[in-house]
Amino acid sequence: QRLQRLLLTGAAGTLGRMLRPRLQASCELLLLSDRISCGEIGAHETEQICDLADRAAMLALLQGVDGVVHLGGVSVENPFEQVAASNLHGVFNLYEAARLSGCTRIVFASSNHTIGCYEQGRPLSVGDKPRPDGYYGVSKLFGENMAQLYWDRYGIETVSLRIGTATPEPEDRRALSTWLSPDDLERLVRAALFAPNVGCLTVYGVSANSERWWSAEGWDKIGYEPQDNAEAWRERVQGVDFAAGSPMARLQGGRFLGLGPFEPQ
Ligand code: NAI
Ligand code: 15L
Repeated sequence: QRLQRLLLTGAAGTLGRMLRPRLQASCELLLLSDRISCGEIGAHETEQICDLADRAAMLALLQGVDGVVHLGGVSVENPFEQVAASNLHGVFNLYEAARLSGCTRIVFASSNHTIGCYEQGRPLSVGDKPRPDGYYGVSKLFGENMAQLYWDRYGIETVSLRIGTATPEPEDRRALSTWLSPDDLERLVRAALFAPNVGCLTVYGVSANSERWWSAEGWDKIGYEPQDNAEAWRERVQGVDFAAGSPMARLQGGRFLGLGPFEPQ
């Protein structure tokens, strides 16, 4: 399956760089966008540097686009004003531009920090009450809700991926539960982009870790079948942890529980 013109926002970031070569086969032209340069542009790529908070630039960016993988935005806890510019106004601009340009499929990079205040080990399904661990987690819930609104009112389909920890390898004890391998990330994004009739769906984005906390709900709807398991790294990482009993060691959001509060700006 291939799209004509696939937009990858946040293309200069960690996951953007990971996914960029892996999305080439999914489209005729990969439109890379970020607020900074994405580096050298390949044969089937083009670039449009754009701030998500710039509404007119976002309208121009979405012209002729038939699918979006939306990774752009603030990706860690930060003062509210910074989170709001990229993740609230940015998401609004993206959905408005999609509506006006006729783009009907968005894959939205949500996050496990929507539920980061649950105790580690507590199994969670998508329907459990959100318990964000900061403004960043709140902003991702805003994105999930914007997706619902634009499906119900305007027929734009979104799969929101509550991504765990997407790194080349698991790096600490928490990641034995939260890791999403690069290959599973690719499987998940492609499944979310091409599955028919998804409407508005939220799923957890995690590998087939023996110790994962999050349900596989919705994976069958998009055909996501993770292949990797963090368990293979247990010996190396199980001792890498925060002080026992600290919120970072106790709650699902891990190190994010140690960030903030920030002074209003
Ligand atoms: P990153 O911080 O490396 O990349 C985000 C990119 O968005 C950056 O290149 C940045 O320049 C760009 N950006 C930020 N604000 C912008 C704005 N106003 N206009 C245009 N571009 C802007 O983050 P990473 O790790 O690549 O994550 C990608 C997405 O996945 C993010 O939305 C993040 O919240 C989400 N995510 C990532 C996880 C991970 O394990 N890496 C886990 C859960 C969610
Ligand atoms: C996220 O949402 C962050 O963007 C990423 O940097 C990781 O910290 C990840 O969650 C995580 O929880 O491990």
